[in-house]
Amino acid sequence: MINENFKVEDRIIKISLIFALIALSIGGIFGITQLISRTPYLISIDPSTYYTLLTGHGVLMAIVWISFVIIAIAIFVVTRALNISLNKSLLNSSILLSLVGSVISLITILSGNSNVLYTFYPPLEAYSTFYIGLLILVIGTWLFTACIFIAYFRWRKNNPRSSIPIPVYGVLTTLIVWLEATPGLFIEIVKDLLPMSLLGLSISPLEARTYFWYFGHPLVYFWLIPAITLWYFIIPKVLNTNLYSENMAKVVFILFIITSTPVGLHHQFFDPGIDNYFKFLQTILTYIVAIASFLTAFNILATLENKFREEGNNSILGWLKYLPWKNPTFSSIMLAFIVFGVGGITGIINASYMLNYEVHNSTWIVGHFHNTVGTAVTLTFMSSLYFLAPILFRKNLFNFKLAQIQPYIWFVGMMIFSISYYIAGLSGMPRRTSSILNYPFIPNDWILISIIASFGGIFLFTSGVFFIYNTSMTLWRGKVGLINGAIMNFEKNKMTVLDNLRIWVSIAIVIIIVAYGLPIYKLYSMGLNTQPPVIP
Ligand code: HAS
Repeated sequence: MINENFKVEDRIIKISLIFALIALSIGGIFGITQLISRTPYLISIDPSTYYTLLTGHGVLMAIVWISFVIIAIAIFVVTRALNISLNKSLLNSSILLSLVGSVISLITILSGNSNVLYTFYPPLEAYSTFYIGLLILVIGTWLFTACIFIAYFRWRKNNPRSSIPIPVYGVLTTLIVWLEATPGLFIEIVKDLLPMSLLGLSISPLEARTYFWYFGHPLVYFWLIPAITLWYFIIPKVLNTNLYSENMAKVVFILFIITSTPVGLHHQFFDPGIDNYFKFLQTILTYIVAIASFLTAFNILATLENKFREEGNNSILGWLKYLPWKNPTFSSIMLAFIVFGVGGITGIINASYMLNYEVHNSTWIVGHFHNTVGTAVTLTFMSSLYFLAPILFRKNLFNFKLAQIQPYIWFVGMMIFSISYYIAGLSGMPRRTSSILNYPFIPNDWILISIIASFGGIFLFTSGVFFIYNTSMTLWRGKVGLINGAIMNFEKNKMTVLDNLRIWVSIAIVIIIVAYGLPIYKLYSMGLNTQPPVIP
């Protein structure tokens, strides 16, 4: 796996992973601090600091940690699976811009001038460098995407009839979804947020929120698709078998390309000024994108069971016991997969127009996204580091026993935390508020539930510390180990219509234009209702 041709690429992978680990560490400290401050009888921090920490936590975890692991995985997969190097100057400048942009935004948040949370809804106003940092980060990621696609097109030229290997298909899908999503963010920042922050102009919150959610929902699939890609890739490798159906996996990626973007209005069921039939259309598309996750569940479970049957076993559920639960790479992914079942089903509930009224802006939503991005994605990325660090850096895991228990501690912590927040959310406990438990007339249950949730948080924090300690020590002090050079060898199959990305991207563009063009046209034709900025 160590390949002299990929020296620069490997250095960038290392930088990205180290930056991601730093983000996870700081984000984790912010997370546990704000959770404890929401718990009665423990520490209490002033509201302004609470919102600074909450903004930092969201940006560090959901944007920095996830994006930089994705960058590392994308470089590794594309260089190794296609055996092709990347354009060095494009790669270096894309990473430099992404790092600089992230650091500028983070410093602005830590200065306490931009308590706007990771959704930065106007008229809440952040200091201009917060938005400028985001803009630089987005431009950096666009250059990165160009770098990967140039490599892919070079490979395609030399392999005109070959099918795309599954992990590469997953990386390309991730980046296509990113390209579909980010124009929304770009327009929101350049047209609304920067003029508001630099010139004090009034803006329309509805317009800005619509552009934000145009970006915000595909963003969640930008997080999820690499995790699913790793499930499809790592599980068969660990079990030494094949994925049950590669074609089904490609259909899943295609569904994500087509339906990830035109669904953002399900975050705006409560927003007046958007007609119900547009919300209804995007609800239907939301249920279609969920099919991709159900197909994934089927494909993964069939792969697990198939392996057991291949070896001549008949017992109906025996395959569950037979799986290598003590292998940390495998157990992290499987626990992530199981928690995704819970997060996914609560997502289906969120997407139901009527039920959304019950859960919107309550702690239920916090449970949902900690199960999805906070576990399905994060725990899978942790697994990928257990898997990749030894291959990429020729280092054995520093402490294998610690790696074995770490995912289970995360799982238990997340279940305690998220179930508490689901229950509290059903009785109306609001999210994103620092002081609700200090009010005199709140249900008594909220106090008890918050205390239970904080135990979950302590488990999560402990697991995070174990993970960061173990992976950092592996990179720094791990013993030189064996390399399995065959890990990225793929059979060369013939290309099919599923590999023709042009068709699927064209269909996606048409659906996006229909699902978003009409509500945006309506928005402008009604006239915008603007409001002055509010400094939090
Ligand atoms: Fe979501 C809000 C709907 C998936 C993240 N979502 C959020 C927010 C975030 C987020 C961060 O419709 C909050 C944003 C904010 O701050 O305001 N979400 C959905 C739906 C899905 C979904 C329908 N979300 C995700 C993923 C995320 C994510 C993935 C991150 C990675 N979400 C919503 C809605 C809202 C929302 C509304 C707005 C709510 C509001 O009012 O504000 C679907 O894609 C989910 C489909 C998935 C499934 C699961 C399939 C099952 C699998 C595993 C099976 C395992 C088994 C166990 C059977 C249907 C794959 C096997 C057992 C063994 C032992 C082997």
